[in-house]
Amino acid sequence: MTLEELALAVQRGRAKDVATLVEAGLEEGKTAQELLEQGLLAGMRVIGGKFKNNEVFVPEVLIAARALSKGTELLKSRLVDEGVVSVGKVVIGTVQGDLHDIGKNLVRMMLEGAGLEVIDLGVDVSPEAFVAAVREHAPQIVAMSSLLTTTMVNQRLVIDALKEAGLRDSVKVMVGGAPVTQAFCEEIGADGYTPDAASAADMAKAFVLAA
Ligand code: B12
Repeated sequence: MTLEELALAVQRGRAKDVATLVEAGLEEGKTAQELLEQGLLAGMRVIGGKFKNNEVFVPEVLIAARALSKGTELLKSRLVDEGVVSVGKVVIGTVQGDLHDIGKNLVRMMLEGAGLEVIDLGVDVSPEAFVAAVREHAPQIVAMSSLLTTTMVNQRLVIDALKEAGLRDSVKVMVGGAPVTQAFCEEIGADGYTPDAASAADMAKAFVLAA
């Protein structure tokens, strides 16, 4: 197998081919890190770039991301053995009262594609649950998604809860979702907003590198 073939299988969203190629690569003596970075993540970077330029759309990204997860699942234990540490950790969730998760999942996948470890709290996540996750996982970033004008205000409540718990300064807070704007981000005292998943990953990487 070649790493280019693996990257291409991710771009095409061929989960079964990804699994076969990852297994073949390991058998041929390639390291998990090589397979991850030059195969799986290289493929996802291409998709991320195309998504940013409107050359591919949500379904293609989701299918590619599923293929990517198939590969990372197979590599997980080896990556731990090889001591490949993730460059950073992000706690992500859709805020309380909100069940929309398509955008949040895309952001999660792009973050994973950028090599970040992501703890996904799911949807309808209370401020207390965000705080508990920050205590437990000590991430560099908390990322919140909201799709409703009635729930975007809950992003502020999460920031308030982090402040109350004395954890606000330990994390960068990123906000997003269709109704969220840069002005809203500033108003609630978050650290960063981006309108799409690919630039969210770029911003997260920049935050982690600056940490
Ligand atoms: C799919 C959908 C649903 C699905 C959700 C399924 C799911 N698993 O997510 C279902 C059917 C469950 C649903 C339910 C409801 N929905 Co709805 N839904 C939508 C719809 C059609 C698409 C949303 C979507 O997934 N977009 C695609 C994703 C990729 O875009 P995105 O989420 O914005 O994410 C991108 C960026 O915003 C960014 N991003 C997202 N999160 C984050 C986070 C960070 C940190 C960063 C940096 C970036 C970022 O990156 C993403 C990728 O580029 C929209 C309409 C629309 N066209 O937007 C309505 C919409 C959001 N829904 C709406 C409403 C009203 C509802 C309901 C209240 C309907 C009802 N009366 O029951 C319920 C509420 C349920 C609840 N409590 O949450 C309204 C909201 C209106 C408003 N202004 O508040 C919309 C706008 C429809 C409309 N025009 O009226 N909905």
